[in-house]
Amino acid sequence: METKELKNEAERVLILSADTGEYDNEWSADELKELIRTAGGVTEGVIIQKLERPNPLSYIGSGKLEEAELFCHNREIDLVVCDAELSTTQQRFLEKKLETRVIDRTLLILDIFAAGAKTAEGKLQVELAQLSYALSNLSGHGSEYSRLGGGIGTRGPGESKLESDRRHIRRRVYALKERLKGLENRRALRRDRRKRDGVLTAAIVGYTNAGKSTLLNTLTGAGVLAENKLFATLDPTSRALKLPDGREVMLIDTVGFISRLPHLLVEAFHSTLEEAADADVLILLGDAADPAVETQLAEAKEILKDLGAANKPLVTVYNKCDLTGGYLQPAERHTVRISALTGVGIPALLQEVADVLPGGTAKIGVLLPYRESALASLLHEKGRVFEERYEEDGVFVSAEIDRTLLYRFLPYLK
Ligand SMILES: Nc1nc2c(ncn2[C@@H]2O[C@H](COP(=O)(O)OP(=O)(O)OP(=O)(O)O)[C@@H](O)[C@H]2O)c(=O)[nH]1
Ligand SMILES: [Mg+2]
Repeated sequence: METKELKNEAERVLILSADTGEYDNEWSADELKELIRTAGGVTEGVIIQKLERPNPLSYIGSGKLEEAELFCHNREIDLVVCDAELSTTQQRFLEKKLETRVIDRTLLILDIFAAGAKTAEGKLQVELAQLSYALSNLSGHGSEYSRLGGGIGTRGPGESKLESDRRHIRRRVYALKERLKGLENRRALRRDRRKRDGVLTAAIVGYTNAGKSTLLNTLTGAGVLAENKLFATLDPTSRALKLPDGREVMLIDTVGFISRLPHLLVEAFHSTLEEAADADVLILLGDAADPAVETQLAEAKEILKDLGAANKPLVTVYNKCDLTGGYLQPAERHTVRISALTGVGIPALLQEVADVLPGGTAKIGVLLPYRESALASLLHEKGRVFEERYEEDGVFVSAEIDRTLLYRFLPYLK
């Protein structure tokens, strides 16, 4: 199947939005424009209508629908994106009326995810989300316009899969969940091992495009892809980072958030999001150059709360301050202004991370070469030694030590 993806002729898109007072539709439409741009489209127009509640058949009211029809005709619109979750009835009705493909916000986001997933796990997660979406909209597969071949909202498992019957999809969903569960278990084991070894983790979280990957790159030289697109990162990457107090943390970069994150995506990406939420400290990044930064930060905190990470130590970071021209450090505690791109403010950020990172002790087992006798003495002086065994290539010691000393033993952990 041919796809019209990020090619010279971008798809021309019209946004429809029913304003029921539930959220800020203007802001949401701006976000949708960014999503459309990322998916390779160009937004030609936005029609927002104030309504008590969305029309069950046509989503927006009849007057605005006429306007939309004219707009689609005159401006040669290829695709209409509705800023809501559409029912199958609504989607079909609109496609007929507007004579163009119609998709909703969730499908648009799914499409971007499908184009961006790189690792096996990422792909499985996207497929699961897409099939869950297909299941909840199954009766609507008669869409005439989505068969015309390609375009935004058609990537992923493909029509043939979507056209197969419910039972088949359910079976596939089940198999995907099992495989993801296996991967999730493995990830949990890895996490447990890290905890046992006393390895501290810090996760960079926040809205998509806030600069999370750029920050990881600046701090660790990781060379992760960072670009001006939404959801550039789907798979978590981690790198070691040294803090000013000498402690070492595993820094994790992960998938970004977006407002009204579709539930089926949260579910599908649960293990990835959990990885971030499970960290010892959270670095919450916001794009200071975005007028809606406060809303973004507040919504990100809500999502973190849903993931059970409400009480984690957290540093709030206003990024991209090179664009706003202000590095005056905010008065709030554990809040810093930085530019991940230029590196300004990074030392202050590292200090904050060290400050909020819990101390405490860690149980370790180390094989210390005989030349490291100073380290062995350190364990006796500052820690609690459980066992000491002389072996061929060194002394094996199991002990409990203050986490601030852990970094000195990292090379010898068993
Ligand atoms: N001017 C400026 N641009 C920045 C800064 N940090 C990141 N950017 C830009 O913002 C865009 C997004 O950066 P990423 O690091 O990919 O953002 P992300 O949060 O990882 O985004 P996703 O992975 O898509 O969720 C890129 O074009 C970066 O170059 C900064 O401090 N200043
Ligand atoms: Mg990223």
